[in-house]
Amino acid sequence: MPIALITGVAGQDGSYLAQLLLSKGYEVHGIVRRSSMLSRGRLEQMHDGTHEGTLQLHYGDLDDPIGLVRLMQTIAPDEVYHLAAQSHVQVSFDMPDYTGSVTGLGTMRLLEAIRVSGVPARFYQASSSEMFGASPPPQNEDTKFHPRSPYGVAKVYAYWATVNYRESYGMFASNGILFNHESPRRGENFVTRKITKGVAAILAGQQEKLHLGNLDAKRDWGFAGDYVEGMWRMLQHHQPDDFVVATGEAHSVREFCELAFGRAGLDYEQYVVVDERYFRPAEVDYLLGDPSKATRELGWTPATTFADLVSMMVDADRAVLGA
Ligand code: NAP
Ligand code: G4F
Repeated sequence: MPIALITGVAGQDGSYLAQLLLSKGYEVHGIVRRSSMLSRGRLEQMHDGTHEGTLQLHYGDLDDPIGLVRLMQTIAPDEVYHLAAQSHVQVSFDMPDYTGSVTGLGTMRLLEAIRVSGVPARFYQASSSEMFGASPPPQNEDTKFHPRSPYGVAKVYAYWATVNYRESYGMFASNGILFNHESPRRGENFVTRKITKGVAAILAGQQEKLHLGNLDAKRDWGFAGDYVEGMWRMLQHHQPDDFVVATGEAHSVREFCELAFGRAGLDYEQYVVVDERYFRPAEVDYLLGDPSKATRELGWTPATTFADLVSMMVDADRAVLGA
């Protein structure tokens, strides 16, 4: 039975990836923080006895390098999926130093823990389309990085740390450059979930308006459940490499609002209020990924359409509130 270690297992992607690996019969280990209590709800459905593999949680933190070495020695994983990060772009403007430490240096600490422990693990780095920032679309593996936030800057550092450990030590280390991906498990302060939760709260009579920032930004939004399959395929590939994972289709925040409110029979223009508080010091205007390398070399394609994703998220939030 292969052994996998997932950092950030309690996050959106971590929960979908753990589910995928368990269904493949993996022994799955996940790192959680003591403060991960709230997000652990995402993992509950994995203890229902229907999965083949096993899931074990360990306390750890990317700010604790010795602890990472100890975990690596104890678990001796075949595959490490590094998903943990301070992953919110706007928060990174408020906490640039912290974001650099966790999201940037944290990746270096984990790579170093693998190297010094001597475990021959394959390594996946959760790189981001946010690294492309101001580079015009469409973006692919050859597009120049031009990050527009402390988060993007930290992810560029982590991307190059991964390439560097591959080149310096012959480590099987790959970057998945994933464009935005969403789901009903998405954190509530990312724009898609904020909108779908807002629609449900308005229907339930708990909220009258939804305050948002820039409605004109465009994103290439896919479904997280499809994207974790791409991560797994990268570590089964015959060689380490870097891959863009995206749908190849972009939509504005405004279009997301139109569809989400429309799904509930509402007109977004009557509820959405543009609020300066949610504008960023520098914006990423237009992300549109070209996933042709992942399709060609990994056989990966997205299965969920944009409209289905929006409906899935609105319906899930309505079900929670009974609205
Ligand atoms: P997420 O829901 O925010 O999950 C991130 C996880 O990292 C959380 O479980 C969090 O733990 C953990 N974490 C944060 N700081 C940590 C620390 N110091 N030590 C240990 N764990 C820590 O993010 P996601 O959407 O699943 O994304 C997964 C990864 O992909 C992230 O690295 C993100 O930057 C990257 N990414 C995401 C997207 C996207 O659209 N979702 C696109 C490209 C790249 P707690 O539960 O304790 O807070
Ligand atoms: O949902 P967002 O916060 O996601 P963003 O900034 O694109 O970052 C996400 O995707 C990255 C991949 O490109 C990941 F690496 C990262 O970890 C994260 O998962 O914002 C999307 C867009 C932005 O242009 C933002 O300005 O929506 C705009 N927006 C408008 N109103 C808002 C809001 N964003 C948030 N979070 N909240 C608003 O009220």
